[in-house]
Amino acid sequence: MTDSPAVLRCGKHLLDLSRPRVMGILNVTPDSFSDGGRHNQLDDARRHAERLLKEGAAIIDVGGESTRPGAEAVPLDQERERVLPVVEMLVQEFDALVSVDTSTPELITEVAAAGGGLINDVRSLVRPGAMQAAAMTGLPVCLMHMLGEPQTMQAAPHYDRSVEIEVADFLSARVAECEAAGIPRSRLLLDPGFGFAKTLEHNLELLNRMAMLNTLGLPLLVGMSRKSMIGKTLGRAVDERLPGGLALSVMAVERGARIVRVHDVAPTVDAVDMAWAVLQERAVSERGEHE
Ligand code: 7PM
Repeated sequence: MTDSPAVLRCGKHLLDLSRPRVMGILNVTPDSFSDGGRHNQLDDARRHAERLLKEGAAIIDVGGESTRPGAEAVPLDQERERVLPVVEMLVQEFDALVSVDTSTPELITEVAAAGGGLINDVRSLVRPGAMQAAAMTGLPVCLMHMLGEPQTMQAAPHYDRSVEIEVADFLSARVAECEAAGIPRSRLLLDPGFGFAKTLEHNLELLNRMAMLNTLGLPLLVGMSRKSMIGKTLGRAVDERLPGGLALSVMAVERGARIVRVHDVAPTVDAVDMAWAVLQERAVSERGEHE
């Protein structure tokens, strides 16, 4: 189905993508309900990460909520203060493969120095200096499709041709830019960006047609966990979206996704592993029939 590399070097970690992997979301944004104390935050992150890893996450994705639709930009000092101590803790205490949700060149550099293994930029390295910074780290980068900025992207998402064609064109142009800047294809992952500048119909169509992104020849990462495409379809609140999310993860894996970014790791590992067992049998029997 994909001819993308099976093993990705992520700093000192090797990530085997010959089968689908689960990326666990660790949010480090202080919310208004906690007292926000720095020790409490690091302690919360440690407990949460321990659970994600025990449940089978291959990667921990550390991010503020600066990327949420409608969110305000977070100043660099604040982003750094939230993210770096958590990355250091995850690397030192758990030897975890850590990805960081950031678009900021300074933080990209610092995350790599702190032992991070993957850059997850929802802005696809478009910020001035971000691509050069990422190239220097030698780390893999996930390029995600979005139009505009999180603050404004949901205003009136519109695609002249189909959403999947525009997403594929955008991502292949970003891949070309990366290669020109010294980031080889072997270091790139692609993400269609579910929920980013997309209506419910766009998201459903994009999932249906996602397999066409495999023609770009790079591993696909998807994030649909708890998103509004589930809420709108099922009429479920954020904390009631797990069954819908499992259905979406399975459908994404069937279409070639190799990393599924989720909040609920244990149930997703089972869903994805079950789907993978079925897909493997398909691959085996198709090989047999053609011989
Ligand atoms: C509120 C709404 C908070 C949405 C957070 C979000 C993706 C990502 C995010 C994704 C990649 C979330 C999003 N989504 N990175 N970061 N792919 N690569 O649901 O789909 O976590 S933020």
